[in-house]
Amino acid sequence: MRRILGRANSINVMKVVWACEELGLDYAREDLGGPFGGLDTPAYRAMNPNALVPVLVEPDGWTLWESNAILRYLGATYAKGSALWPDDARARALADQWMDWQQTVANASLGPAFVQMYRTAPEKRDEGVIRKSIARAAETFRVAEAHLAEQPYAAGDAFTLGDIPLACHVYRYLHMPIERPDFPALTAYHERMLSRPSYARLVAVPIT
Ligand SMILES: N[C@@H](CCC(=O)N[C@@H](CS)C(=O)NCC(=O)O)C(=O)O
Repeated sequence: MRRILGRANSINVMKVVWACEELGLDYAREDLGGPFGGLDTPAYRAMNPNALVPVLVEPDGWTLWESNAILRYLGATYAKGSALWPDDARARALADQWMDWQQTVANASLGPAFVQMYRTAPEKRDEGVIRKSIARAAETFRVAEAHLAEQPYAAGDAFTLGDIPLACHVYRYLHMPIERPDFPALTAYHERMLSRPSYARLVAVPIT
């Protein structure tokens, strides 16, 4: 059985679980990381020397870390040439572009506020870090807003694996209790995603 190692409330674990479901792949997810621990062991570090989740363990024992690399591997292996992971170089490049944007630009802007608000004890929170992060996120998510005002999905007219990281982060941005500009295209994108059962069940849940 394919294994996905990582706690369900990790955005990077959510991506892999959601991708497996879109691809119709069987998996068993195991709680690791956060309160579950288990990352700082020789056995886990042998699978992921960064001691982070997720790790994908294929049925033959082959392992891979880095959530977006896992999505690319799953697409190339189980959905090659399909609408989910198109062969067309430009459609694929757009899916890749938004995956990389999520991991770098979006995460760099919103990540500090998320860590302060959800992973830091109240007495240790730095309001300045939170304010700066929220202001930066408003600028970066404006880029996604403009893109999604022009087309319904990351790579154009069809849902691809490139939407998975993007939609996970858009959900977080729209649902954290923070002030943000009115972003109607991002809101419509979230509503479009709600028609996908895995997004509704795995991603569109209270943020913890
Ligand atoms: N770039 C990595 C980031 C992985 C990462 O930062 N994972 C976090 C959870 S989202 C983690 O393992 N945190 C430590 C923990 O859960 O104990 C990826 O996309 O897989």
